[in-house]
Amino acid sequence: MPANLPPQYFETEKKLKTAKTPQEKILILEELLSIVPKHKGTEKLQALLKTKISKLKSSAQKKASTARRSPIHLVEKSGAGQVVLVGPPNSGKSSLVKILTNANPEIGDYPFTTRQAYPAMMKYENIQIQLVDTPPITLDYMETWLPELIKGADGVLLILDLAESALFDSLMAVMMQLEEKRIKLVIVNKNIPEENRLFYKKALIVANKKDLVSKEKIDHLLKELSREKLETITISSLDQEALGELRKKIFFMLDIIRIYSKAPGKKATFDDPFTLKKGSTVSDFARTVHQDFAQKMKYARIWSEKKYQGQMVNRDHVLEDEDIIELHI
Ligand SMILES: Nc1nc2c(ncn2[C@@H]2O[C@H](COP(=O)(O)OP(=O)(O)O)[C@@H](O)[C@H]2O)c(=O)[nH]1
Ligand SMILES: [Mg+2]
Repeated sequence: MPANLPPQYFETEKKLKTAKTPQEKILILEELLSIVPKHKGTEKLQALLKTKISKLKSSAQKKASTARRSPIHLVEKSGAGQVVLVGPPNSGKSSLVKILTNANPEIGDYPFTTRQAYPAMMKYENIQIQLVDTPPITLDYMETWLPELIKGADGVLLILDLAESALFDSLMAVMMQLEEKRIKLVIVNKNIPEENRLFYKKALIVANKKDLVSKEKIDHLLKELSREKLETITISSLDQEALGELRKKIFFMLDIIRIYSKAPGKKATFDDPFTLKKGSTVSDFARTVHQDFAQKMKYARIWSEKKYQGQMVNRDHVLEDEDIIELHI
């Protein structure tokens, strides 16, 4: 067992023994993962916890399709990352998922049209990102499974309707509901604080329906929204340019890089990149390609748009988005 695990870890771990359902186990494992201090010494433990969680989730999903009651709403991850859209009723969550993914969630100009999590894939350049549409959050109601979905996601889009007269009450309701479940939304490009009591989630405020509001009103609302200390993007689901900007921000939110693999003497292919966490090294990439490669590789060659034309680099070299790598085993 790695050193420096806080006592809270062991207390939470005990709960695993008494957990009865896969869902309970997933919750406990996710809590454990949030408690583990994030450094090199705990990498193995973190990976182990993540594997257990994903195994439980996929078997829970399989069971859900045959179960007769109590549907399981945890959404199996797919693509380069999972981003959950949350917000008050009618703010445009389902419309956005539909437009960004060409999927078909229910849309209506009355609240509570969406009762379940609805995942769909958004194409961003040459990768796919999973967006998940969710039911509205109000002061009185939040689906019981929604906090767990958010805790497991890679990012959150908080969709607000600029034309709603009670915009700030609705925003406050969402924040309060999340806070009650110990979820704290934080700005995208900030390091997540080392604090175990809360579940920090990178989030972006998407101020929607700008087509319904005057420029002056928008400026005023954005000033007020800046108090949330989250990045805000103003869009309308009718405005293609703004939607393009939103896609880009969703990609940056995930903190990932795309790496193209190239075989010696062959051309790289650009249609199906490997995706890795920002800060990953050549060695991390090798491990992603094949479990054995990280150990077996001798060196790599690297190409990129601006910096490299086939230079040799060693395993510790830190990669950047869209680098092309040729592994030599
Ligand atoms: N004018 C305008 N209407 C929008 C926009 N986005 C969504 N809507 C409308 O707002 C209503 C609620 O949208 P919906 O996507 O169902 O909201 P949800 O409850 O958050 O999922 C629908 O009538 C949509 O057509 C927008 O950018 N501008
Ligand atoms: Mg909806």
